[in-house]
Amino acid sequence: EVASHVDKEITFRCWVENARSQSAKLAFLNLRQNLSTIQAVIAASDALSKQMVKFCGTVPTESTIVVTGLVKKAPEPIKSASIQDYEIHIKKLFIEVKAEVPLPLQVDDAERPLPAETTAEEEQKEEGGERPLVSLNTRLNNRTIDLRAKINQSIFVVKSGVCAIFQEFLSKKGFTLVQTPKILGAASEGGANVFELKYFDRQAYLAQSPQFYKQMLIASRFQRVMEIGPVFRAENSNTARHLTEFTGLDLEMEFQEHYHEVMGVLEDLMLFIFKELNVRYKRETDLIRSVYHVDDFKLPESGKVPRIPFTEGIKMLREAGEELNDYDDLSTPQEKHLGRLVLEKYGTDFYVLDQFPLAIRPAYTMPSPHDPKLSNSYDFFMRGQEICSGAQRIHDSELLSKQMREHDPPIDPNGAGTKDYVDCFRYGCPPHAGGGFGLERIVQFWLGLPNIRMCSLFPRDPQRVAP
Ligand code: ATP
Ligand code: AMO
Repeated sequence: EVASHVDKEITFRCWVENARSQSAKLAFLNLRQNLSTIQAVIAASDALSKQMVKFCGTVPTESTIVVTGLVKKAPEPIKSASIQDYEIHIKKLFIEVKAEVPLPLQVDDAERPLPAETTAEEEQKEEGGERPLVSLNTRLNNRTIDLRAKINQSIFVVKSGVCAIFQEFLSKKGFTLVQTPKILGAASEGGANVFELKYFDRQAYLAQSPQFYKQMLIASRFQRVMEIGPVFRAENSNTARHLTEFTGLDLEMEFQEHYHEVMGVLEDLMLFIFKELNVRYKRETDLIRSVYHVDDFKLPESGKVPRIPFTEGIKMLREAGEELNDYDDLSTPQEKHLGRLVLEKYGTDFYVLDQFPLAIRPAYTMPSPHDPKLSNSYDFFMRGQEICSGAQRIHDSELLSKQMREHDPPIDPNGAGTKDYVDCFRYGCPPHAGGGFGLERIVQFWLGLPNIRMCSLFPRDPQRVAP
């Protein structure tokens, strides 16, 4: 943009990355707009006093200012992607908001990697480095400054991109974007992981997923729906991949013959997301991966995501020495182990496990017609980490009621928040299936970030509800 203003005077607002006085007559500033930085020079002359030069050389870092100056081509080409090849010769400078000194967090520190133990309060010394690395806690406590770092801005550009690509792909396939309620009369995923809410004189719950409502829309003759919305989970999991509030990328659709039609859509969607991220967000991805290295993810060469029956996954793990029974759930280390085995056998980091044991899935899951202990349900993985869950759903009220009562823990099909859901299938509903991706997990794994909190602007976890 500045290129078109060479040898002209411009006025613009920007952030001060740093200002330094070279001498009584000369000062330099680095000025920042969006993801790029431009260097500025101020030299005393007949028209510019030494006081003005001194004033400019001491503007505190992170202040927002308005400058007027002449655009010049930099005398030497600047070998940095984020610093422009131009400089500004300052004529006027007005401080809009002067940043207080000292800053609670240096933006430069937020550009550097997290210390190895991200939960430790104690801040560790970077090997061979001068300043200690700053913990994630300190950064999150000062999130508005932390987010100014180019690396953080890039994370949220990529996150925004995932949503755009998700929506673009599904819109073309005829999905309608919907917004379902987040204040519910019952827990949609069952279990204890639900936030209770005082709702006037009644009890309500924060949505653990849009599950009931996306299905009720299929019963409302919407053939294909998608939603990008908040999901709340009261899980007391202090891990690097659990949040108490995250973003669900959900879809639900009617199918003609077989739920594998829906798996096909999810598989193509997953590959489209990662292929497009490589193309559209390469600059941001490269910037982030220069700090947090992660090996490139291998997409399937055939263009087809391997569809592995759960029992086959168990067999592969057993042959590799894991002790597992046919209907056991996989632990997180076992999931990762399977990821390595799949890469060896199928040459890709992306795959889907199909036909999970019924007992470890939510109550609304359709049992398998071939084995009542299995179900028409699936999880999608990238390099052994789950990013999406889904299933064919029960569209028969009687079977759904029975499965809810028999679920562990049991769910009352006539409850305040469940009855309308169960009853909606009494008046006609096509067979349907769907799935939900965890947005922050996709971004975390893709960028190789050590903690999911880095992918939420203002993350919520069991310890944190502010800022
Ligand atoms: P989903 O909610 O779809 O099941 P998930 O991957 O988050 O997805 P969880 O059932 O929440 O699955 O957790 C699965 C794994 O997460 C557990 O096997 C366990 O290894 C790990 N985990 C969960 N909570 C904790 C915790 N508090 N501390 C350590 N590990 C945990
Ligand atoms: P599930 O409970 O597996 O499925 O959630 C869907 C996806 O959301 C992500 N995820 C999380 N991300 C961050 N923090 C958490 N605490 C967390 N828990 C889950 C995971 C997971 O794959 N209704 C079903 C979806 C469906 O069947 O359509 C559901 O909610 O990436």
